[in-house]
Amino acid sequence: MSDAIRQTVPKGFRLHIGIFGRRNVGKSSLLNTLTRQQSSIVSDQAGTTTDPVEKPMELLPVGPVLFIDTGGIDDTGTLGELRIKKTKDVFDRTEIGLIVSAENHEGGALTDYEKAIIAELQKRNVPVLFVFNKTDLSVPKAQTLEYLREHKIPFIAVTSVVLTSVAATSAHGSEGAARSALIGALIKIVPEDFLTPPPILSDLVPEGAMTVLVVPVDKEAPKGRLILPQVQAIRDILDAHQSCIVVQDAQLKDVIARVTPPPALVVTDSQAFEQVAEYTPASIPLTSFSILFARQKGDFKSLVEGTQALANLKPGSKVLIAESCTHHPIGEDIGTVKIPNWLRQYVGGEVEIKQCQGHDFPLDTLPEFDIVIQCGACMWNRREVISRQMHCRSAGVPMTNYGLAIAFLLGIFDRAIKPLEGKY
Ligand SMILES: Nc1nc2c(ncn2[C@@H]2O[C@H](COP(=O)(O)OP(=O)(O)OP(=O)(O)O)[C@@H](O)[C@H]2O)c(=O)[nH]1
Ligand SMILES: [Mg+2]
Repeated sequence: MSDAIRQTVPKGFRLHIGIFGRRNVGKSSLLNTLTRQQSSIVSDQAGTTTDPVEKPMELLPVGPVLFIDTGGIDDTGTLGELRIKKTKDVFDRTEIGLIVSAENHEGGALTDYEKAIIAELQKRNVPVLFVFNKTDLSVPKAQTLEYLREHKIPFIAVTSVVLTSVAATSAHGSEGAARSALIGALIKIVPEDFLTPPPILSDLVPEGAMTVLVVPVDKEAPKGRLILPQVQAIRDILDAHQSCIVVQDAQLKDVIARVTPPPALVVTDSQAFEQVAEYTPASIPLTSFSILFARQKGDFKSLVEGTQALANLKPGSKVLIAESCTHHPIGEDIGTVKIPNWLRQYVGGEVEIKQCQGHDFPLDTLPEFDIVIQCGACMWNRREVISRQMHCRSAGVPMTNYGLAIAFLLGIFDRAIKPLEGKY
């Protein structure tokens, strides 16, 4: 795969591999060794990496991955705290954790820091690989190995700077063999659900069925192209040897009248839900792209349950609207204009609405909200949505997503989730 193509694979498809450990143990050196590039700055100064550094790579046979090099989390002071917070945010999107350490560091390779990271990742069911680095200076101690075996944590021993310097002169030296061993160890712990993600919609209709996709081309539609969920839905249909018709909402009525047998499913952009529900006879199953993505990207059952909390909203209730990607809202933006309007209409009064974007999520003030409405998260991986659901659950706040919330507020919730019955 060329570099240009590699960069265009959306982040949400990549297996996210977080690199954690104390300062100066060689996390960034390890990333550079893995990617054969100076992706991350290395120095003997503790605290070199501050913001997480993301590096996409093709890891065969797994496919596209995203390495996330983090700052060490073993110091205090204002800068230390900021770095620790940024590193902890990375836990939320990590699907495999590399814990880098070295026996020649204070307290040995396994201190309370490593144990805390292991516990945090294992709590989230994230597979962990323990990497002994700097083995040119110190080798793994028996008691560390015993602990890892007891906790069923696979490990590998490397020497990342020596590898990097060898890489400069030889592409096939021992450095190549060590890198292969490291990648081999990583591949062994790739989560099964990454290798076989659930289909988007092809399992919801009978074999050979025809689906209608409703794609309004309005002011917010990007110029000259479709957006990722629409493209993925079409690809899923093609992979399953099914067929589809793609129309704008205004053409839907005419298409339904002309097609026999009738389509097995109609999938619409949530923004056109009301109109599309009216044009689609009750006998034809109907849902939205955003609802399909709620199943692909998260724990659908608890999102459906969370949606019911909308019924308890009253004037003055507090709602958090979370958007995964940062974009400049234009015109009738769904998160900043349309959903707030539907909410006001539903409760019959003013609602206090806060917005957040990207990886920023107000964990401190979360318990104050009556509900969190999360976007379809098409650019995110499944684990990040599930982590967000976990944060909401522990704060006692129900969480739903755009498509489910819109269907609920418009009074078509039961109809919109019916096509997914028994499939989650
Ligand atoms: N001898 C030896 N030195 C290493 C090895 N790996 C890294 N180093 C050195 O250790 C120092 C720290 O390396 P970094 O990769 O910057 O460490 P880091 O974990 O990213 O540190 P922070 O970004 O501060 O958290 C550098 O001087 C590296 O050259 C190794 O395997 N052997
Ligand atoms: Mg670093």
